[in-house]
Amino acid sequence: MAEDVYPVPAEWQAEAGVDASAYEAMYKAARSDPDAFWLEQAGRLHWTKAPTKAGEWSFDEANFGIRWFADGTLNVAANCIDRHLAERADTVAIIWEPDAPDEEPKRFTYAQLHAEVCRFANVLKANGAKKGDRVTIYLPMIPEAAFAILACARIGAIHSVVFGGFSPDAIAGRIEDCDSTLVVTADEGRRGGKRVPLKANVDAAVARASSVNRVIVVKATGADVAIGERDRWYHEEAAKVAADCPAEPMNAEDPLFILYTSGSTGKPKGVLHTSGGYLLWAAYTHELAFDYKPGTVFWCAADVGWVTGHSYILYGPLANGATTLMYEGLPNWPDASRIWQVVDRHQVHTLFTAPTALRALMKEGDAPVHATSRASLKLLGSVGEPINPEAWRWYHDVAGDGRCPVVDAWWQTETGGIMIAPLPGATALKPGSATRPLPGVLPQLVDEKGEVLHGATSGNLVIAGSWPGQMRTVWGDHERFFQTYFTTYPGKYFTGDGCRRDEDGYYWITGRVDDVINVSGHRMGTAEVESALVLHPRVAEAAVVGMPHDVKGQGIYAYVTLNAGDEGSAELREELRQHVRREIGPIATPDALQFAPGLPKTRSGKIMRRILRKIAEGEVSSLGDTSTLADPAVVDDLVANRAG
Ligand code: 6R9
Repeated sequence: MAEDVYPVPAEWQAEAGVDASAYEAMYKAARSDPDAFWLEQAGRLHWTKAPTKAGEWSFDEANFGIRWFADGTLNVAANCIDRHLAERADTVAIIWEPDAPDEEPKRFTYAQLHAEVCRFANVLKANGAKKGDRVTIYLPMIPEAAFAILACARIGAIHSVVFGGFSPDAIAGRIEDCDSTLVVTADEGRRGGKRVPLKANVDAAVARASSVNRVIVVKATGADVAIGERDRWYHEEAAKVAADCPAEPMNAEDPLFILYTSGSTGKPKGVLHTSGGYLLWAAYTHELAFDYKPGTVFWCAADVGWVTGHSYILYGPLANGATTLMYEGLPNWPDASRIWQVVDRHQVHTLFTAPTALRALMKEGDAPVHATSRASLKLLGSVGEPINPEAWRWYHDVAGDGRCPVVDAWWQTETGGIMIAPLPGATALKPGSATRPLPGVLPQLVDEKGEVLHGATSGNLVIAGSWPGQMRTVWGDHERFFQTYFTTYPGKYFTGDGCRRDEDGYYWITGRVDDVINVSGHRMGTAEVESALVLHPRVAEAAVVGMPHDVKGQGIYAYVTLNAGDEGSAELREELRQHVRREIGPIATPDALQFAPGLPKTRSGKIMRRILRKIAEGEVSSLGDTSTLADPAVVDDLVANRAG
């Protein structure tokens, strides 16, 4: 079958910031003289002291460490706001679109953003936060989330944003891990017409996490919430402080933020990003991958609670002086036209969203799309999970009327920003492929033994050298950082993803090869869901795997062994699903739950997840070799009683 290739459209070619030959030249330059390349790229930022050094790193155990621009100083918030004031004070920095379509949007110019962020910074300071302190932010998608994040950057406090969908226990764990002293939250959040009791969740979390001595509460919905001794209303504090606050000079390697993400083992890891390298990566990739040009409206439809929101709602666009759109609600609420109505209302040029949202919209047919104009739309982006070619084509043909390139951007919380993606003015597209690495990114495919594979082949995706946006450590556990990412294939960063490379050198990410499930583009560790399940008094053991899901990409399939003699029931099955939801949050709710009298284990007691995955996928005829199991009969029972 002839391969489906979409060439660079003529108008993109004509106006490309980076065309095909410029891409090749940049790629070569970054590889042959990385120091010169990156010191020149560093000129994208405003430094209070310009760096003279670029990358100083080693992935080897003996002298392991990663630093970029280590003798430079800058302030991230000043880069995102102050330096634009001379030329763009009256340019809109943030457009905020509320949850309900009949409410008025808000707009903040760079000058207004400056005042809001300074005020928030002064409130943080007045409440005890200082450089290096950790501030946990648990806010809905309201402008104050942007103000709070940038305010931390302004005073040098390290923000740790916790997604508004996480439970009190999950918040408490994230507060305790980094010893946050201050939490910023709101009375309630709103999404798709529903309310989320944020303040009540924080109260429950803080009852356990004793490091917190202050909770700042933003009045978002006006709900009646308990205000205790530790709590302060944001608006009352803001009225007492000035609208100007000096930006703290920071070393390039001073921490900017911690963001917790799930891995294949243990508790979520606190991924640490630092100031100079991260911001440069966010700015560089935002400009390159989206061929960003001033005067266009950029909409990343993620939540600021995830890395995509950090890098492409806030840091990347604002560092580039862009107009960024922040949307409080859901793409398909109140109906499946909403996302396109927002595009029309704010004349969005670039839309960056996730395959799971596209699949949900696609199910509603083309009419809700055709009911809108979308004439402003010039570029589409996809992120978070592999995009199936069917969803890609729908996005391109229907949503984009066949004229907007699709930027399928592969990257991770750990990478800080986009790593593999087409450049719209340079790269021909293939549906389902993230195409080629950005200049400065050195992907390789390796086999199980770590041998580097060449040409068209499949393997595990590693990155052979550092890049400025790379995470620097796991908060509080540098050894875990090294062990997790640099020991599987010594001397290389292991992504955890499997990948195919075709004859044109295009990369096709096939999904995680570790015990991480990608649910609607969100990472869930199987170990986390298992730990939550075994907390239930009737559960003896649990094993969790991913299963195919037509909207979420992957769903969660849980095998649960109850205490001896307990037969289980439909009620218990539902109770356990709700139990996980309470322990972690709605995104962790198992989609299928099967009671399993026994789990397939090796004689040394290791659960054979390969078999459990096959059963969850419904591929019961290809279970492979089960002869090494301690008790092969358990497999027959599992197959006979498959859930769903
Ligand atoms: C940005 C983000 C990272 C994992 C990653 C991979 C998957 C992300 C993808 C993609 C295929 C893409 N992933 N983008 N897979 N194509 N364009 O999502 O970060 O939440 O840390 O997830 O998501 O499996 O390893 P994060």
